[in-house]
Amino acid sequence: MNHRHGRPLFAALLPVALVLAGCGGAGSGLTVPQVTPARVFALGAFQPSQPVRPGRPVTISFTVLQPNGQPLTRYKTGSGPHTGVHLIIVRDDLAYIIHQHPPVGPDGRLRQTVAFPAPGPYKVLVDLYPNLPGGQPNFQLSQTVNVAGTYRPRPLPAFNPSVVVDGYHFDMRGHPSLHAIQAQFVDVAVTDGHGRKPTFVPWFGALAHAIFFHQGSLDYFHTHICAPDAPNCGALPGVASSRVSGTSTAPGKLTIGVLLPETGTWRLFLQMKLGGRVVTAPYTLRVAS
Ligand SMILES: [Cu+2]
Repeated sequence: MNHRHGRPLFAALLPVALVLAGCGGAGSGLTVPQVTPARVFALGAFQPSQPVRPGRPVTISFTVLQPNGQPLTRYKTGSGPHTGVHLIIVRDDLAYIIHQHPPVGPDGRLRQTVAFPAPGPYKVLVDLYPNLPGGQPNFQLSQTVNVAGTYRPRPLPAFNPSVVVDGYHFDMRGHPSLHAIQAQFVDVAVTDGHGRKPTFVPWFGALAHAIFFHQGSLDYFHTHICAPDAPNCGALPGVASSRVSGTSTAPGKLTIGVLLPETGTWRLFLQMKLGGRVVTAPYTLRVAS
């Protein structure tokens, strides 16, 4: 156990709770152990706490509470994608995604104004990179926000190798053969409306972001496509997903690192900045055992 995280020594309380009760009464004579829950990181003062209206700007705000109850104020900074706080919001049916990096306030409070596009439940995933000596370099917390109105979940579309978004064409050239817990690389060719191959530029510390959510469980995985010489974009000790960093060796060519923990259907949101705008190309992928 690593006490530098401030986790209490709750295990030490167990022998007290397990002491046999007196033998005067009926029953087993054992008291039920009263175990204090382990203190962990959590979201604090999360807003909004009530359902919000679709299509209206709303400010999401929260702190990340450390196990000692104090807000976390120290996050990794600098170049590359492994810094600060990444806010990734998906509706439960994975029809919509919002990806923002809110600035960290001096008191550790994070604020981001977003507009939830349509009614339904949304998972607000907080993917964070604390700067705590000896602590975990990266983990996630999450919260649900409900958007008022009638939720009409949409079935995920079947895999389509060719996706057109904002005039850009994304081509995966057939469904990749993907297996759970196996590092694999998937190529995607990107062209603009004139058939030209765009040169990718860094956005949020990487040339592109591959954000995966598992249908149903909403389990999450996130890798980056890094320029060959990008500082701090590739492998980061303690961050499993960073072991399969993708590359872009030529304009219009993305090689995505994939290492998904479970079989089933995953939605990939491939995000990058093209022509000054963030473009998201979604793919439905099947992952075999
Ligand atoms: Cu990213």
